[in-house]
Amino acid sequence: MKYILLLALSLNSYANYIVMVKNKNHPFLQTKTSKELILSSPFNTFLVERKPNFPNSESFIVEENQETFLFSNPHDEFYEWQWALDNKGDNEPRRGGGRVPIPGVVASDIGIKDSWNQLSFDNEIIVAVVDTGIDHSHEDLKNQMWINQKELNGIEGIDDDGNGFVDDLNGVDIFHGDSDPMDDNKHGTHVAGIIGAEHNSIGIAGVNTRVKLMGVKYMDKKGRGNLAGAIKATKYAVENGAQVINNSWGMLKESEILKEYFEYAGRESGVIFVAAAGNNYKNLDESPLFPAAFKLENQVTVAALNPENRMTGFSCYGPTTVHLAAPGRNIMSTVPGNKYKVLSGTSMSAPYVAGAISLLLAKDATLSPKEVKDRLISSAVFVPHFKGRTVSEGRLDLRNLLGL
Ligand SMILES: [Ca+2]
Ligand SMILES: [Ca+2]
Ligand SMILES: [Ca+2]
Ligand SMILES: [Ca+2]
Repeated sequence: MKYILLLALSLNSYANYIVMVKNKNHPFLQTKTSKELILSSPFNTFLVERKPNFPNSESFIVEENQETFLFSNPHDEFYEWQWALDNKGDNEPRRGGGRVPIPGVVASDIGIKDSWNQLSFDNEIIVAVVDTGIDHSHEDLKNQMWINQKELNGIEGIDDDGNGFVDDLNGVDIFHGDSDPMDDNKHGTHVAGIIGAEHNSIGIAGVNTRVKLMGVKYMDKKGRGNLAGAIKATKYAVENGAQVINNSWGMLKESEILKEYFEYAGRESGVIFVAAAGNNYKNLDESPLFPAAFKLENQVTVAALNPENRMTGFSCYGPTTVHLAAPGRNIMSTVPGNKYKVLSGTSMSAPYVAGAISLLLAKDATLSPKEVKDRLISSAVFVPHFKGRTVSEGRLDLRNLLGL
């Protein structure tokens, strides 16, 4: 008895196929391969290790065993206020507390509700936040940071990987010229939380809980920076392995140099850049901002969607320069000091797309930046208010993007 039980258990642990044999005379029943009966007559269904060498027919069916999962959602403290992840029509938080009374459109969100457990994480993707820094000690971000292994396992005070920065564990601070990207504003930390706050019952839920966030601070505590800083920050991110770079900032004049470097990073390292469209309600086709209007194959520009399934009143747009929309009004996310705040802007929209790209690459790291961009555009859900305003005329939809 003990022996049989053990056999059944051990078979079950590696049983890869399920076979139903309705014909009592089928030769499969005479084979000597070990089989565990799981449904008796008239189903006569067995678990077996290897695929039986008989053709499928009405009386003989072989199916591959498969994984099952729960249709669950994150249970983070403020998840109910994250209309971007689950638009209930009445869960848009107001900046000062409470809810916005304007009714939202139920389910006009990033389309991942109830499908979280179907995400695959075959690859852990590094997403760089080129911004005001990241509070890497934040309770909801501290386990999500990229870790420079050579510095972690190296010697304090020595630049172990020779990248020009001593002890750069989670990123760098280009603005102050040090190796600690601690955020003294709040913008970069807010962006980082949208991309990858941990699914852990506290705070909020990020788009990708298995991401590696790299903090690259190049703007000061007032959120001001310059082109040279942006170039240095981008170089650090590219050279240290970021596959996705979020740019929730802009500048007025085109930079041929930054544009060429973006292009090079795509060609040589497969890096994809996500840019916020801007917040002054301009058509970027006519009044461009950069990097939003670079028009590169490996760059995606994002406009802001509101819970009413419309373009927000502030969002920039552009039928050839802006690619798709993502939530950008009253977004709850992480800010320094273990706090959470509601902010609005296309700065908040871009990281939804950056997080989405990291999930797509986590599933299939072989996709080129162009393939990623094409999929983002073709999988977007049409939003009438964006007609003629962006390339896709739609909003980010993760289920479509990831084929769930
Ligand atoms: Ca270093
Ligand atoms: Ca070191
Ligand atoms: Ca610093
Ligand atoms: Ca959390």
